[in-house]
Amino acid sequence: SERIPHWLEKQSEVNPHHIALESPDGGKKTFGELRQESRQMAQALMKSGVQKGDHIAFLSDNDLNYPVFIHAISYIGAVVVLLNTRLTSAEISYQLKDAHVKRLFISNSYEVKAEKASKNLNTAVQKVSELPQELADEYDLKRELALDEVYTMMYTSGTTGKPKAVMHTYGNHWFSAIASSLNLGLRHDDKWLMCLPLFHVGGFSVLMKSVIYGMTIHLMEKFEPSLVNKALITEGVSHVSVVTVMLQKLLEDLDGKRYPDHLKCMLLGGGPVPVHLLEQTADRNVPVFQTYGMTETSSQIATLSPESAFTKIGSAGKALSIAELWIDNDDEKQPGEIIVRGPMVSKGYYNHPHQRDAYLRTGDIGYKDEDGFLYVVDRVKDVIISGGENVYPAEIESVLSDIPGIREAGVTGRKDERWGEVPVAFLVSESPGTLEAEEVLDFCKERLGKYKLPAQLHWVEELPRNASNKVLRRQLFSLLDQED
Ligand code: S0N
Ligand code: AMP
Ligand code: MG
Ligand code: MG
Repeated sequence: SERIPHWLEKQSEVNPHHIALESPDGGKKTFGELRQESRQMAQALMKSGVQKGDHIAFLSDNDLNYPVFIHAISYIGAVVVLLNTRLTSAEISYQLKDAHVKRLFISNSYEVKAEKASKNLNTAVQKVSELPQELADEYDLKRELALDEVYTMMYTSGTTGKPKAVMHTYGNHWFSAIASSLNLGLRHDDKWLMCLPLFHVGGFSVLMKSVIYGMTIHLMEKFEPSLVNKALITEGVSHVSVVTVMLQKLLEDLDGKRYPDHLKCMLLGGGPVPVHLLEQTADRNVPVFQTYGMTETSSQIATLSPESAFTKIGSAGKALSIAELWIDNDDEKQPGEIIVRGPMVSKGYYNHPHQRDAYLRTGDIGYKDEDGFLYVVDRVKDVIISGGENVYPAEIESVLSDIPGIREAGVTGRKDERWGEVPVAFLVSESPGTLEAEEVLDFCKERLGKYKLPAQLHWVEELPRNASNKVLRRQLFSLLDQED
């Protein structure tokens, strides 16, 4: 397999004093320091038993140690499973088991969740803060990265609702970062503000861009609209990645103020974007670039270009230079499934061989306009996207159906002002009137992250099904019309 010099070695050779990371409280790390600390962390991890090829999970909020841990893993050649902090311990437990995770490393805040998740598993939990410090260089660290080697795994779900780990190689991340820069451009003084969680690929990909470009990241621990706006205005930020709900909150908070000219790109993705929001931002000269991508494509695969950000409002642009994108329709101007190919596309899911061919069928529906610009209009897959988090009906249905007294359950999305979409459950009871909504939700809370909890429960007599007995989720709401 093709090898490249370890990207952090390279960056600290070329740009040792350039700031790699800064935080709002004034914390800073140069590329030279990031290299030193990441190598130290790698020594500490190896001393505690981590070896090349091991599957290691990481559960942490965004902090300056997150990148250190991520790079330490690459110096060892281990594989890191990035865990979503919003999941319950039951959900995390499933992922630890499914990904054959040997060790779970956490930041201090997740001790209770991690202990619960790893109970009954052979996964040892350890706090990053308790790793040994100031070690000698006892173990050999990687000097090169093999582009074909798996580096990260992140969970998404298929149609069955069973979460699956998307595998990303070094090459996937490398080509993703390169392709992005060929579209957006690159300057030595670029600074990317990060307020997305680093455990999803939208956030993680910016860590990769930073080390591959030699670019500064302004890392926010959480999304707080007023603090993000303040940083965008006063910290010399050039880029920021957001999901729709974040952009809405930022604009509300911005009020009458303007963003300075050094803000060149607000990269907006992760779910549908209301056109009126884009019109509003264009009117105010806010440089929003809609992007289309997913965990399987290691982030962006199509993105608007600087030239068309204000002229092709509503479009997610064109496939990046080293990627291809088609509409599955003889006439690409008519809606069809979006199909993609490129070196940033994941080889597949861990433990699920044979699910990938040369092309990735995305499960999303789009069309191209007369100039070849992509518009994403719908999804074939039944996923609900709430505030940029994916919610899978089948996963919720399976939890609901486990509740004693519930015969069957159907879940679908409903439009929501704040989150874009939220899940709504339709339940058929064994004996109507015996089960309270509160009991249903209490049962779910143990098993599902908060953002997956049904926003409404409706008791119905039966669920709409097709000839092969599959629940027709898109017809669930018409049950309510019949009742009134
Ligand atoms: C929007 C976020 C920040 C909201 O979280 P926060 O701040 O904790 O919410 P609060 O305002 O404090 O409210 C708390 C209550 O709301 C519940 N809650 C939190 N999040 C959600 C949610 N998403 N849906 C529904 N409810 C939610 C809390 O549980 C709490 O409840 P109570 O009050 O009952 O305790 C947060 O949701 C967030 O960070 N969202 C974004 C996640 C994300 O990163 N999505 C992207 C995933 N996709 C990808 O990575 C692929 C696409 C991609 O790569 C990309 C994406 C965007 C931009 C660029 C790219 C790219 O291609 O580069
Ligand atoms: P994830 O699986 O979390 O990576 O989310 C990716 C999904 O978000 C895609 O498959 C789409 O369904 C949706 N998505 C991403 N970008 C856009 C966009 N620009 N417009 C509409 N939906 C999008
Ligand atoms: Mg908040
Ligand atoms: Mg998503």
